[in-house]
Amino acid sequence: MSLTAKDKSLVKAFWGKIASKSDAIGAEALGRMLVVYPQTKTYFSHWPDTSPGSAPVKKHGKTVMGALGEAVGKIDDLVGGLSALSDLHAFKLRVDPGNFKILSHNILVTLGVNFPGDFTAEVHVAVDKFLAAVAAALADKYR
Ligand code: HEG
Repeated sequence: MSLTAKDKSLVKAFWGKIASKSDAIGAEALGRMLVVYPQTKTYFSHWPDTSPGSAPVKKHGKTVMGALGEAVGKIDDLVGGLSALSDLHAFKLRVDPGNFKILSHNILVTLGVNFPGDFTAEVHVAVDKFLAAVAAALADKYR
């Protein structure tokens, strides 16, 4: 389950390729999540609009992908590096951690659709493991 040195280098190299498209990827992934898993909209009921392409979806997609980009830089200590964000999701936002897996799935789909050449099976598994490790780190404060 834990990331090998190879996984880490694949994630870093792939992130280098997608970094300039990060905002659009985040917006698409979040928009897909809200459409395909409409129960996730409950967390964003204070937004004026949760449709794909809307201003809040774009803004938050950028925020989430930005945090993931920073997490790539903390890949050797995700629990420590994401501790404040875990606190926020556990105690303030009260996001059920099952939703981390749902968002991760939508990020993977978005990456596959937009980078069919670079998103090889090898990169897919490395990014999947990275997102699972991020999800575990975000869920660390829950109990
Ligand atoms: Mg979370 C806020 C990152 C999954 C619901 N999320 C945030 C923020 C970041 C972030 C950086 C802003 C924090 C701040 O204001 O200081 N979120 C983040 C990551 C991941 C994730 C990296 C997983 C990869 N979030 C996630 C999921 C849900 C969720 C799955 C719910 C389905 N996040 C959520 C909500 C907010 C944030 C409701 C507040 C957004 C707002 O009020 O506009």
